[in-house]
Order: sequence, then C-alpha cells, then structure tokens
Amino acid sequence: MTRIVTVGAAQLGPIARSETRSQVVERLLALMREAKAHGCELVVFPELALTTFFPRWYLEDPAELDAFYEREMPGPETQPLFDAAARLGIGFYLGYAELTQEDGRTRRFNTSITVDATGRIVGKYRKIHLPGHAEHEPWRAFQHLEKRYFETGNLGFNVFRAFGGVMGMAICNDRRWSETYRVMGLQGVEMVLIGYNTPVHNPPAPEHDALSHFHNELVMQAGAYQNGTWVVGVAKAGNEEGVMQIGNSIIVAPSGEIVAACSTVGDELAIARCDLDLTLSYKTTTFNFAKHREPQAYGLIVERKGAVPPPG
Ligand code: ING
Repeated sequence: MTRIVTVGAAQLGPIARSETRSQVVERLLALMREAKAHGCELVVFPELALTTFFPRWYLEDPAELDAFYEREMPGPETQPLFDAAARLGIGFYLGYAELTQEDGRTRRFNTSITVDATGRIVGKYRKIHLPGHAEHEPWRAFQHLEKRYFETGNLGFNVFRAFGGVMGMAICNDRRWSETYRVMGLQGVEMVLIGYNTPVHNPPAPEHDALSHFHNELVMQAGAYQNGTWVVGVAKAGNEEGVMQIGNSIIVAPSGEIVAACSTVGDELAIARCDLDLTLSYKTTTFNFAKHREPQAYGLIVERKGAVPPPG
C-alpha cells in the first residue's frame, strides 16, 4: 500500500507592515480552503508567515519590536487556522516569531509548528541557523537583524510521525546547511518542511544575487537526494516593504527532482502527490547509511540520533 501525502506549498506574496494578523490569517485560510479543494492533506506556509519580515529594520522601540511576536500559539487571531484544520481535515506548517517565558526569562525564537488534521500541534522547531548580524549596519540597503531579534533554536533538528510518515522541519537559512538534512536523515526523515523569506539581494555578497533561485533549488534538491527525503520549500515572496524576495517555492522528490513549483511572487499554491515510499528507493540503496556511510572514518564524531527505521 503506497503512502501518498498530497501536499500544498502555500506561497505568500508580500505582507505589508500595516497588515493586521487577522488580514493575513484570511489569506492563509483562503489558501487552506483552496488546498483542501484540490485534495491536499497538508499545506506548508512560509517562515514568519503572520507578519512582514521585520528583521529588515533596526527597531529601537521594544514595544514596536515585540508587536511582531506571538505570545501564545494558538492565540485569538491564529485560532481560526486551528479551527479550519479540524473542520476541513487538513494539517499545516506555520512559521512565526515566538516570544515566550522559559527558564525564568523572556526568550525570542524564529519558530515553526506543524499542526495535524485534527488541529493539534504535532511538531515544533526553533530556527538554528540565524543569518545576518546583531548590530545596526547602516551601510546595508536593508538590515538582516535575525541575530539581534532571535536566539539560536534550542530544540535541535528532530523528526516526528504525522501524515503517515516521518516528518521534519527547518526554517529558511537552515536549508543552506547540509547538517540540517543529515541530522534528520539519520533519524529516518521522509519529508522536510521549510518556510523561507529570502531577499534577492544579499548585501555582503551582491555577486550571488543573480544566483538566488539556483542556490535556493540547489540546496533543497541536494538535501532531498542525499538523505532520500521529500523537501517542501515555501516562500514569502515579492516586493515586501521595498525589498524584493524570491518566490521559487518548490516540492522536491527524494530523487532530487522538482515535481511542483510556484511561478509567481504572490499567494500561490503548488501541489504534489508525494509517495513517501519513494524514499525507500534511496534509503535502502545509494543512501543506506548503515551499509555505506563511514562516520568512524571521517575523523569526526557524529552522534547517531535515535534512528526511526524505514517502514516495512
Ligand atoms: N533569509 C535568507 C536565506 O538564508 C540569505 C538569508 C539570503 C542568506 C541570501 C544567503 C543569501 O534564505 C533568511 N531569513 O534566512
């Protein structure tokens, strides 16, 4: 019996600074309804999907900054997403800025959750690879202050069972690091969900700008193939408060092939029927880690996390 999960990459166009959470949630609900109408069991939204990408600004007023974070999930403005998940019978991945009290202090993370088709949170992740810088750098056309506004994620890269398979999550810059996929690959991941907000222009390396789509696809195709997993990458795209962000949302098969892609920089759904058993074609042959991988020979101690054996 094949384990097919029909997945919707629910790309968002720009979110204006003035857009309220309720207005954004209406856009997310429209994409959820469209996805359900096309048979999706899961929709993947971008990183920081409830607000504009505020790390592009140097914000000095703490109240102004904190307004971009969620203090509870679900909260009153996001509860409709959870209600729709249960009503429609569709799960979702959502990226958002998390403000929480932990270890007796206020913590801020760039976070994602996965919610199942009953409206229950079944996975949580906090972004580990925070790009950019921590201090105001006026020379830049725009800031990228994730190192100022978020802490490094403290939940690791873990997998969880949902939608009939082994699922994992990452956020944006994580997708550029091979460790992201391999740590989950060592745990038997079958589908990695990734939201991103990626400016076309990278101030420290403008020579990379023309390659932004190529690099976006390269890292997710490589991560998928080298770990025998599906990868779903979803953008917040378009000209957002004067900064052009790539779209190029894609669904990548364990073969490394792109099987679905968005072609606009607006709210758009790209859909694929993902056969999780296709992962076995790679996990039991070329990338059979137990048989062919040689960690003891690498001169590097890589702890093998509690592996989830391939099904069957
Ligand atoms: N954004 C970008 C990303 O990793 C970036 C930062 C842009 C890094 C271009 C390198 C080149 O896709 C986030 N939010 O991580």
